[in-house]
Parts: sequence; C-alpha cells; structure tokens
Amino acid sequence: MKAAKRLIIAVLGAMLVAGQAPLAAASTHTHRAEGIVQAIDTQAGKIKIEHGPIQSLDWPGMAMFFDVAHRGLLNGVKPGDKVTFELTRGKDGRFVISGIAPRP
Ligand SMILES: [Cu+2]
Repeated sequence: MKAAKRLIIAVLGAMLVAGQAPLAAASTHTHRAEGIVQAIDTQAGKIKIEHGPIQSLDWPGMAMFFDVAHRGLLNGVKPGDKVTFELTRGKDGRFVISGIAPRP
C-alpha cells in the first residue's frame, strides 16, 4: 500500500515535469537570420538587407526593406556589412528587426 502510493506520486511528478518542458521551449516569437546590409535610411528607421532563406518563417532569400524596433539599432551597422539579425512580429502582424549585429 505504501509502495503503491509512492509509485503514484512518482508518476504524477514525472507527468508534471514532462508537461512543463514544451511550454518553456515554445514561447519564443523571434526569428534569426543572416544577410548583407544594402542600404540604411536612418531618418525613416529602415534598413535594406539581402537575406538568406529563413527556415523558421518559410521565407526564401531576397532583398527587402525592414523597419527597426528603434533607430538606435542602425548605429552599429553600415552598408556592405554581413549581419546577423533578429525579427519579431509587431502588433500589426509585420516583422520588425529587434536586434542586429555585424558578423565576422
Ligand atoms: Cu525577405
């Protein structure tokens, strides 16, 4: 009887742990990508990047303009830089760059 009770507690504990793991892993809404900066419009807060395929979004490679989450992000990069950047979906459903940095 005591052993059975202990077994039930052990099984419940394992279920709890198994149930929590996927929640922690699925809570990200950012996508990482790499590309080359083609143009920067500091005034408008836009940057044109020729990016490679972004698998997590099912996007092919292309050259396009992105809005940045805040203009300060444009200070650390210049046209011609190879960059790694992060996309986050805004409230209006469009993706904005929420992080960007040159890569070697
Ligand atoms: Cu694109």
